[in-house]
Amino acid sequence: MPVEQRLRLVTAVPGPRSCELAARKAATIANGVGNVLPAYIVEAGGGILIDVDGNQLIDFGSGIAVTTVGNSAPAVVARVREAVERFTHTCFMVTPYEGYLEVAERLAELTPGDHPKKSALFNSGAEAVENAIKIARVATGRPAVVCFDHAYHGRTNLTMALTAKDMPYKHGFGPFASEIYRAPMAYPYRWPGDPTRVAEEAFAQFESQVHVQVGENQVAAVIIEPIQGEGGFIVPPVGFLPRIAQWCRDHGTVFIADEIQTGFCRTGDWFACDHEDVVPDLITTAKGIAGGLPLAAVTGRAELMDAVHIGGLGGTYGGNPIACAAAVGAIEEMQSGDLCGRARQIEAIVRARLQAMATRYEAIGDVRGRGAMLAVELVAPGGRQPDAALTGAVARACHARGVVVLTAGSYGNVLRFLPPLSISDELLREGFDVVEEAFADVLAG
Ligand code: PLZ
Repeated sequence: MPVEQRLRLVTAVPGPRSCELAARKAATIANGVGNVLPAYIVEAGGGILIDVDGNQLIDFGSGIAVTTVGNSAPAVVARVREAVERFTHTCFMVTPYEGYLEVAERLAELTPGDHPKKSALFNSGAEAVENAIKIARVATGRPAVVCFDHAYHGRTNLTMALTAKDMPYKHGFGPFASEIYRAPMAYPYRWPGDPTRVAEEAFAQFESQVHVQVGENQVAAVIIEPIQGEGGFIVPPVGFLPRIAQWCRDHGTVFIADEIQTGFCRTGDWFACDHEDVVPDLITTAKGIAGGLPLAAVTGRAELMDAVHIGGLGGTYGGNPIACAAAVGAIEEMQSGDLCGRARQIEAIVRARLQAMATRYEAIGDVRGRGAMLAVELVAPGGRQPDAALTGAVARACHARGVVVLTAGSYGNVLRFLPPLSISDELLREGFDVVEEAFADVLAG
């Protein structure tokens, strides 16, 4: 039964049944695992999440940029159903199956660049990032990895080392993996130098810092999110990514684009790198790739991917057959529904709304992002002091009104919007009416 595409609240959010489940959670789930909005979901589709109390919530989070094709998208469901009835698991490293190859073939076609490419499949984004670093180290014989301020690459030991933010991701979890170096990010809104020369100045600092602190010939890889996700939807100015990519070519360094959050139509292109025709040597993908099933990949230049000895890459579940079937279905949905085009239509609607709000509310210091990955950065009036308390209050006000929004940013002061691309214009507008009400209420109170 298709899910009715309308906001509908029948209880408080979270409602009484969700609160009962939250009490069970408190008794049985480790406190370290949090919930943004403890409304327990029973069904979802289009742009709606239905909770156990019967509330229909508008989804502006997509489970953190995962259900790009929508929840239970028809082609995903059909492929998964067909696959799950045939077999659930063999382990690709033991006795392989065709679905894994199909996903790798799609990735070779869709990712930037027309060079020969190969892939390896994994379960999570963090695992893909770990493996991209393993591959780069073997291929170059070098130890060092350069990452950026505000970066997020995961929660495993190596990826925590790459992630910039202490709380909550790294706090108390060290010691971290060694040979990780951090360079300044070209963050236009907070660049301390000349606002017209952010790309040039940030690149110059990167270049000098790597030279002085690391040594060019020690750098196996530079890893960057082409638009930073958890860091607050930071879009580097035009020219920054191409300069970093060129530096990598000049120094025999592997350029890794972490497109785990930006990939698969989210930004209005298949990949965010496409926007400036940047061709990474390796690209990590996950999230949107499989419509909600756990799947991740490293895709890249065949000669780099093949540098690793046989048996050096793998894992029990990597490229699970059900997840591969889901990915083939999700990619079908993206192609047949022109979801890159849909992301650009969503951008036009949402950006206009956010910009109009920014003229009314001084607290909205910046409106940024691309495609269906847009955000506002909230600051104290009269300056750029981050206002995390206000951001939390607006997010909570949205939640109470039935709209699921997420926060982000190193300073916790970014409200981000990641609607599924299956959302209708009508529901999108209804959701932003609620976001506007939430702002009006919180700022009036
Ligand atoms: N790289 C760019 O965005 C995951 C993390 C949510 P996993 N981002 C959401 C949280 O609080 O854990 C992410 C990402 C980028 C890597 C990852 C890691 O992907 O599938 O969560 O391991």
